[in-house]
Amino acid sequence: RESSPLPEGATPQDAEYMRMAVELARKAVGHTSPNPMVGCVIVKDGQIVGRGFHPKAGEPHAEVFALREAGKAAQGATAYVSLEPCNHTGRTPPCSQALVRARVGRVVVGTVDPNPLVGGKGVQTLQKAGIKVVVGVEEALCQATAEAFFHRIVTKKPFVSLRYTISMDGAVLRSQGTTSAEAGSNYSILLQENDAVIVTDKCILGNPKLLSSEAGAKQPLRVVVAKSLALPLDSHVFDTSSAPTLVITDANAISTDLQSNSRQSAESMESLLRSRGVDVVAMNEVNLDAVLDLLYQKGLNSVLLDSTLCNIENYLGPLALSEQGPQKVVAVISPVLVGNRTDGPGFQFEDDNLKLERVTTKTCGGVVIVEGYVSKR
Ligand code: AOF
Ligand code: ZN
Repeated sequence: RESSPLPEGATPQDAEYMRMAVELARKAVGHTSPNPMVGCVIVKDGQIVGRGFHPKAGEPHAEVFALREAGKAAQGATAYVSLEPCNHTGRTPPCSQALVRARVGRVVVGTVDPNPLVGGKGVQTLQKAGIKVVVGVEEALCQATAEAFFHRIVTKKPFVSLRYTISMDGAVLRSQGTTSAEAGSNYSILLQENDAVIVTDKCILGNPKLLSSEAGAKQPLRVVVAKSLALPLDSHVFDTSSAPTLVITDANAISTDLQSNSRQSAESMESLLRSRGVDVVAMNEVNLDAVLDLLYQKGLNSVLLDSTLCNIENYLGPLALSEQGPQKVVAVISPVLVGNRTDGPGFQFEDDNLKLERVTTKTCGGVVIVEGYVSKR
């Protein structure tokens, strides 16, 4: 990754401490939603005297932990915070005031907080108290670290990554896509980073666990979009001891079931799922927007729309890529030839003015994975 240009009043040393703050922030990967990952480092006379990160919504912010560790040494020190210190009383009191009270001399901020409750006011409070503030050190890195939160705050929708597989002869694979085993660690990291993974009832016929194997990973909410509640109850995804599961189904599909004499079975399936700790939601119309709204309401920042093992469009409508559409794409290029066994055309681009930026490529257990962010050209 390229470093952002240094803003006025910042040194290369500042950028180095900011990268440390980001490293700390990332310790809470997967745990902070609906809040962002934030890290803080406090430096006095060239020595790190305090470190902190935001572990979880409801718990203290990064600055609080770093100030606690620093104690009196915070006086006159420089605080590096990957996100603008908050200025409001939410679940926790304002960090801007905590920094003022601790009498730090200078605050280096990675990026301003787009949360309307903060939005520059944290910086103002610090400046009014006579603290020197520099904003925008390692800005791109800090924004990327909080990207899902930023997207959530601005659009009121979770940040969506669309994952799919393409063959060597250029087909999007939907029913014979790459299993998670082949993409191994990459898939495991995606499951750790995302608050939810969305699949279909068809996908769970292959009995995936949809669990991250990263050490200490916060497991994603496993969302199964189902055409009916006729589901294999002994599937791994319905074992909720290691991760929560949500089944989303069509309210009309259920009532059709009810009318067609299988009333008992639809109801008993729902209660059997519930007795296993699975949440069941019936929607009037199942589509991507409605599913994302529900997940937003549940406080999720990010979701992985996993279209590698099923034709997710049959369930959620066309996944036309647009600027509003998936924010990130993860293409798994599989060394297979499908010939005319393809199942349908590729994803449609609604907007022909889109490009991919910040593209990365890696190989992973026999497949190539290309990731990029969708943006306006
Ligand atoms: C910070 N440092 O470590 C975090 C911040 O409900 P609260 O009190 O946890 O406030 C959540 C908001 O605070 C969140 O929406 C975001 O704007 C900011 N997060 N700010 O100074 C932190 N996690
Ligand atoms: Zn705060």
